[in-house]
Amino acid sequence: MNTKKIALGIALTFILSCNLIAQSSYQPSEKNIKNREWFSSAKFGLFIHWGVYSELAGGGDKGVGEWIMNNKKIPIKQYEKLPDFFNPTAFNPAEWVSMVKKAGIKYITITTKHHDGFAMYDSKISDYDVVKKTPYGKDIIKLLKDECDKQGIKLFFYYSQLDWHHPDYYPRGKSGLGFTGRPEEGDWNKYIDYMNTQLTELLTNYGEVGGIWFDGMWDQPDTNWRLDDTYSLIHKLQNGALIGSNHHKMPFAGEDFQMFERDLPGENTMGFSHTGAISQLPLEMCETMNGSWGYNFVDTEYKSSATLIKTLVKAAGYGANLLLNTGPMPNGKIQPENVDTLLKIGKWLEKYGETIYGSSKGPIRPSNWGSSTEKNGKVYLHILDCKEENLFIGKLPKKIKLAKFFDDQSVVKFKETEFGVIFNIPNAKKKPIDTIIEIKM
Ligand code: H79
Repeated sequence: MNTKKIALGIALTFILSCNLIAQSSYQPSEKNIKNREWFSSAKFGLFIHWGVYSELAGGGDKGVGEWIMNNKKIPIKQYEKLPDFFNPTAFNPAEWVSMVKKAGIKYITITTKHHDGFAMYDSKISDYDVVKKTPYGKDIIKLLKDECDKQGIKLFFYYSQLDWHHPDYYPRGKSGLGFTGRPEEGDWNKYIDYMNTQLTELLTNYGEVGGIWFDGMWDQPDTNWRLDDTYSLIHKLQNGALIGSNHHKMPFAGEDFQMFERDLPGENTMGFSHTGAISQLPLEMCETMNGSWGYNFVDTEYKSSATLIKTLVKAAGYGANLLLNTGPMPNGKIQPENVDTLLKIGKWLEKYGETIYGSSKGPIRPSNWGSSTEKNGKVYLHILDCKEENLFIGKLPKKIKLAKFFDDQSVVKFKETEFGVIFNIPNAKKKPIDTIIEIKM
């Protein structure tokens, strides 16, 4: 090798390694930081899981929606027939977004491609998409994005890194095994390039998006996902876009928010959260309204609006957003039961949203009795569960000047002790969902 070639080699290695460490030394742009602040103040988002799997509606098994291809071991060749029947003629994005606004929801995160690999938008690098393969033939993501822009709702894109359809998703991980009919070979780097091209499409053809919500890395946590390539690409294309990933671990360099799947920050009742801790980044927890993400017509175990409001309030007590899921039906309508619940939450927020939107976590950690939020120098105690008329909470950082019931602004009696504060909450003052005490210190 001559010296010129060696020099070129060194230069190339340098450029490549710079690229690799790009997001390791990631400095969010000013715009990104502003968007993080907006995100943290938004508190309530709608998660939408929609794909051709909605046609199968869970196949009669509760808890199954978007996982039906894997759970029922449907080969690609058969699954590929589903798009032929996808014709959601009742899909009305204006109706969706108006409902979202009425429900007090500030942003939407929608599946652009789930684990089944089917793109719900017009992808140029793949034929496996809603425009080319369905009788509907329209770009769902474009229709929704245009409406969101019109009505001032931010749109985030869910994107599954895991793919049960693409031949180059190889080596395989923990799911999509043994039934798809793919040859047991493939070029992993080609798959990552494909994914990055799809992300480029999503970040160039739809205007400004809220961010990218990744999922599926848990399928093979030890594989080289070339995250630095993907994350620096996203931040290069849209430096305000927020990146989050549902890998169930502490955030990696280049990510802009931390998420928790079906659990409050720091809890692990589902067995997914191996996050270890709560980071300093903006936080978001996602939750289902029944037990399924994608549409399931036998899963009628809908959580009540009261339960979901309590979840929202507790999440806010951690400073976290609630991203609440709905799985639209194959005709394009949102399940009426979900609409009903969301509008009830919206009604509650009309009255009490002041204590939630724009708040940060309060001085008292969420506990069995409830949680606390803080905003503009006021602390709000949200009492979600209190059988007694006297409630003891931990120590507040300062002395209380005045405590009032948020509802009627009447004075709350309290006693500060060396161990904490006792509040007197007469049963007559209690509200069925959340009794809020407003404190000035
Ligand atoms: O999109 C929704 C789900 O389809 C997706 N994330 C939400 C937002 C999701 N599915 N499963 N998970 C997330 C959690 C992962 C479960 C796992 Fe496993 C349990 C991974 C490893 C053990 C199931 C069993 C899959 C592989 C083995």
